[in-house]
Amino acid sequence: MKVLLVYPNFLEERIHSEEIGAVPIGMHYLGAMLMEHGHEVKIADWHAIGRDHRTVEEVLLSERPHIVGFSIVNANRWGAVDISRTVKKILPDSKVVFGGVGATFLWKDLLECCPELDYAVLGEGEETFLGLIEQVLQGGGRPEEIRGIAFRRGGEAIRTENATPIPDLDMLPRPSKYFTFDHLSSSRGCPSDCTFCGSPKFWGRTIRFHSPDYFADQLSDLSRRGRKFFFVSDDTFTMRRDRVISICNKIMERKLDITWFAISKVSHVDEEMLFWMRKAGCIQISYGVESGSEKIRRVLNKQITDGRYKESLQADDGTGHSRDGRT
Ligand code: B12
Ligand code: SF4
Repeated sequence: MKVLLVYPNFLEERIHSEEIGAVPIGMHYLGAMLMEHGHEVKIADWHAIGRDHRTVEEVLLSERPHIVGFSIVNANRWGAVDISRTVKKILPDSKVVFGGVGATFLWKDLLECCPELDYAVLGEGEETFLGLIEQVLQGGGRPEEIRGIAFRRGGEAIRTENATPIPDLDMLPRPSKYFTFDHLSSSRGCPSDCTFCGSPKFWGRTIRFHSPDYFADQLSDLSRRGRKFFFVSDDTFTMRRDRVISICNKIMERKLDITWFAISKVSHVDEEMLFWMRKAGCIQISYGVESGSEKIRRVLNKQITDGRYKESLQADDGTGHSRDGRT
């Protein structure tokens, strides 16, 4: 089937638009999964075109996708609702599917307020979306039989039970086989439970990892195509020490001439690991400090003391990483 994956525009303009400019990593994973199964996939970065409905209409008319899938965080959901109206006006037979964190947490509201929305995919998308397409939209099966989706039945918004997480992330087709991008992720899940964060609620508190080889293969593919700088967007890239050092060694063995940023936590770094990361091209690490006050951090369930921050940042002194205290 022909699938158009859309990253929709945000409601408000941002002061720092680079924060929202990156096409979500998941769209590349979904695209690769569908292409590996013989579907035709195009990715439309319609965040970049804002509210330019003429371009949207032109692309819909020329591509005529059977399915339009939107990647949604809360802040761009109205962009998706808006474009869905255009989709159904121009291609009334095509199916509209929302996925991503926004669709997962707001599926009921979205199904109630957006009659153009046919299905929401809840949580991890690759297998669920493929199942929805092949078993229901292509195969004529019942949506009730697909785990991890929401839809309308008799006018009421309902959902099926959660899908099982993909046990081995390396089973997923490598997105870099099909697409060129610079945001990568090598794990899913976070064992912590900070009050403000959607990640453990979305991915769960058990972490699943790609192997160092899978990750290094992606970097090799992309660097061969001229990409030299990467954002490694795992919640805590440094969660497993040996794995990080192995990734760094693979980058060096393959002589990849790249630099990269990573996200970490002061509770999960040490001097040796930081040394190898710097040697392998990591030039900035973002630490989730959130607040300078221990009391506020306790309220946020960020269980890290002032002393731990000082100790870890001292361990990083002299490695040459620049630091970004994330809030
Ligand atoms: C890395 C990251 C960033 C990076 C890169 C984002 C990017 N474009 O990929 C940067 C720093 C740029 C960023 C920016 C923002 N982020 Co951010 N980010 C993350 C983080 C840590 C990881 C995202 C990720 O790569 N996941 C891995 C990939 C594989 O997953 P995925 O893209 O979600 O896709 C999977 C599923 O969601 C689903 N899916 C996704 N899209 C679709 C579409 C369809 C059709 C289907 C069927 C399925 C589907 O299937 C995919 C494969 O399994 C998450 C927290 C987390 N761990 O999830 C927060 C998170 C997603 N971000 C968040 C926010 C708020 C933002 C910003 C809006 C912040 C801002 N400044 O305004 C912007 C939004 C920009 C954007 N383009 O997403 C929130 C979203 C909360 C919400 N409910 O809206 C999260 C959950 C963190 C939190 N605070 O709780 N972010
Ligand atoms: S450690 Fe980071 S990713 Fe994990 S729950 Fe806290 S803020 Fe979210």
